[in-house]
Order: sequence, then C-alpha cells, then structure tokens
Amino acid sequence: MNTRRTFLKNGVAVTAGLAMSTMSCSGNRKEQKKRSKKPKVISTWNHGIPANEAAWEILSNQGTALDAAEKGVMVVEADPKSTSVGYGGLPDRDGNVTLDACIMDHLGNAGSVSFLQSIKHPISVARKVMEETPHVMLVGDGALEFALSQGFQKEELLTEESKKQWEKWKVESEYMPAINSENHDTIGMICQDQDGNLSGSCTTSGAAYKMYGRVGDSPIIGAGLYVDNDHGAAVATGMGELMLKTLGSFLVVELIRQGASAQEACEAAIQRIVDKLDYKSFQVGYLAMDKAGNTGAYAIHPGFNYAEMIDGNNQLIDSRSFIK
Ligand code: SD4
Repeated sequence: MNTRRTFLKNGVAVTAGLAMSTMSCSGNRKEQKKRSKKPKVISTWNHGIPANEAAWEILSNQGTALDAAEKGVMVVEADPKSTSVGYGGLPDRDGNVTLDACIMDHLGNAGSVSFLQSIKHPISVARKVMEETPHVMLVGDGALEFALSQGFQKEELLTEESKKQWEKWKVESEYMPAINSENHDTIGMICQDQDGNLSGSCTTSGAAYKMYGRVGDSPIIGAGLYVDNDHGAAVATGMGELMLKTLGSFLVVELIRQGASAQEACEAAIQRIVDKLDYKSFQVGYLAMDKAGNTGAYAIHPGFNYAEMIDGNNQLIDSRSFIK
C-alpha cells in the first residue's frame, strides 16, 4: 500500500521545504482524513470565484463533478474581460485567438482540444472528444471540424479590446510573458461531488503573442491537468513550457499517490522545476485536491491565488511560493 510513510521512505521529495509544509498544512493528517466528503470546488485565480459559483450550483444540487468542472470554467470562457481564456482571449502574434482545453473524469476518461479557433467553449468540445470519439485529443482544423459536426457555432473570438492590446503589442513585438499578468491566466478547476468523485478541467487562450501553432500545457493530460480518482487531482497555470517539460500535474498526483499531502506534492513539483529548469523569469502555479478533499497550492513566485468553495462559502486564497 502506498502511504505517506512509503513516500518519505522512498525519499521522493524529502526536502526542508516539504518538512516545513507538513507543519504548516491545516490540521494534522489524521484529522484531515476523517473529514467527510462534502462537495468542494477549487479553481485558479480571481476568476475562479464566478467559476466556482457556477460549479457549486451543480454540486449542491447533487450534480456530478464532471458537469460542475465543465460548467464552472465555461463562465470564464464566455467572459470577454478575461483576456487569457476563451472569448476575448489575447491572440497569438499574428492576431489569431487559438484555444487549448482539456477535461478528465473520475473514471480516468480524458478529452482535449488544442489550437482550436473560432469556438467559444473549447472545454465543451474537449468533453465531446472524451465522450463521442475513440480519441483523447483533437487539434486545429480537425478539432474545429469535429466541433461543428457536434453543433458548435463559429464565432469571432477577438474582441475590440483584445485587438487593441495586440496592436499595442505589435509596436515592440517583444515576446515576454509577464509573471501573474492576465496573459498567464489559465483557469484550472477541480471538483469533488457528493459521491466523493473527482473531475477536473483546464482552459486557456494560452500565452499571449505566442507563435502561431504554439501549444502550451493546458490541453496536455498530465501537464495542465491530471485526475486519479483514487488519490487526487491537480491543475497547473503559468508558463506552459515548464509544466510540459516536467509533466507537472501528473507529478503532483503521483506524489499524492505515493503518500504526499496535496500541499507537499505541489511544493515538490515546483521544486522539480526549480531544480531542473531556468525558472526565475516565469510563473507556474499548481493547485491540487486529494481524495479526502484536502487542498494544496504552490507557485514559483508570489501572486498566485485560487478560489475555494465549500459549504456554499467561496473565498480567494493566496498561494505560498518558492520565491518569497
Ligand atoms: C499556457 N498555461 O499556454 C498556459 C497559459 C497560461 O496561466 O496563461 N496559464 O502556457
């Protein structure tokens, strides 16, 4: 059996940081395990607040974690003020809004779309890929063709505001993703329903002013999102190239499976980036929930936050970070 003891014995991530985080996690582990399985939703950044509300509507009416994870992030996909997700998302350097999204349920089913254009709700197309095709991932024109065949409508996703920002950017044309700015602002969501099942979703317009055709971590199962219903789930936000190189969300869930707490696992996955990659100029944030509903979050830089909703209370929480 994989227990916390095994995790520590194997020395997977016994670091001072982990030891400290163990102390700072709320309550002791026995108490955490005793907690009843109440519906719960967590999601990245400020826009997690309205997204959680939509997810809660479903969870509090005996809905499934999968439905909640899809409907929750759709709120942000449809919001033109959220310039890093869906409609109104900042475009690539040539002015194309290209979207990435994925979804995963408690049975281990997964669906994903990438480099999808002109469709407002890529998360719903990802769900259709999961449920209606023998595949996990469709990209570009193939994803668009599939979406249209499923009844989705083509729409212009570049808003006047995003177009203005892109035109301003073109003056210098410098690709420099900013830490915690709106162009690094994927919504990742994890839901647990009344049956204790976990599902997750992740959707983004990706890094603003990326190269045409660039795909980040968000549609990649294991990088932007991973769910193992026996153990936990994780989502990622930030500079996708770093999560892709470390398969971060899978790593977080795997560490939970080996006995780490959700908090320890997020910290260890950030530590992996710090140990292996040039991390200082980039932000990455991980958010995780274990099967008992305990949550964890950790980022490279300060400024990452997430929304957590339980018992109808929705609150924003600041994540801790490697750089203080
Ligand atoms: C990406 N992780 O495409 C996404 C973008 C993002 O906050 O902005 N995340 O790399």
